[in-house]
Amino acid sequence: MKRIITYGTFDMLHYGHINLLKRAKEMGDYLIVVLSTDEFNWNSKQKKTYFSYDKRKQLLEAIRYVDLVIPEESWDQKISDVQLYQVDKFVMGDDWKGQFDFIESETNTEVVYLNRTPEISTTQIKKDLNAK
Ligand code: C2G
Repeated sequence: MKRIITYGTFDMLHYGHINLLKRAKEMGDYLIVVLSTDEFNWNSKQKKTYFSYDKRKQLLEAIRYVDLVIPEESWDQKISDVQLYQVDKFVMGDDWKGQFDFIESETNTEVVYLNRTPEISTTQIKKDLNAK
């Protein structure tokens, strides 16, 4: 079974996220989403999410492409994650291009960066709503 892993906040879930998750799943048989906790978002990404971790997890678990959702609590857990879950491919949007190449050199996990869906982002949604 080919296992895929990806990481993110996935706040205010939108079709850009779905495009990423769909393409990631198409690369294998089992997709693990490592979801940033509220504390990690606030302390390490300076992100205040609209939805709590539990709500963001509930939304992700309802997506047909997603097989498992686990917490992201630190920038440093990726190597142990890919080893523990015997991951074949590490997939991220290309806004992260190059940032995780070390995973390929340190483990047997291929790193793939997929094109982001350009016109949509949680930040843009919030901006557009405020402008109304
Ligand atoms: N994404 C995308 N297209 C968009 C928006 C997001 O393809 N229009 C992708 C991002 O590239 C990322 C995933 O969807 O791969 C989740 O995006 P975010 O929730 O913004 O995740 P991020 O804050 O980048 O967190 O340790 C890694 C971090 O947890 C990644």
